[in-house]
Amino acid sequence: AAAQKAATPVRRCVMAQDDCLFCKIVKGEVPAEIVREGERTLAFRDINPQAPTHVLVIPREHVRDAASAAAADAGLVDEIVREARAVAESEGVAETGYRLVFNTGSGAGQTVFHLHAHLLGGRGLNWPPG
Ligand code: IU
Repeated sequence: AAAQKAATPVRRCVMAQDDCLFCKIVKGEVPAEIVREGERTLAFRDINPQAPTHVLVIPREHVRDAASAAAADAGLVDEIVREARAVAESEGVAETGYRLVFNTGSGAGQTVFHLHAHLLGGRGLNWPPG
């Protein structure tokens, strides 16, 4: 039994973290206005919207940030971008244009350490961002 346990791939152990707000949203323990559900992802409105459309697209599994996701599971990042596109379409911002942002690390403004893409649209967006 011990040998079997040792052979279990580490990535299978990626799971909800008790103190993670977005894991709690995935589990339904914290309310959120969900706009789309994917097999591996969830999209919900940001509580402090910075644009008429401001939706967060997150993986259901706990992944710290975009860098870890890209290193461990590039397919997951693809899925998030695809889901964001579907949300942009249902929100009516796909034609006018929208912005996807992955704040990665506290120096870049990341405050919740569960990977999320910000989908912003519905107004003119300046470049460079602040
Ligand atoms: P950041 O990239 O980690 O800074 O983004 C975190 C976002 O999560 C930020 O825009 C918050 O407004 C948003 N958020 C939320 O939607 N619901 C919450 O309960 C909390 C933060 I705390």
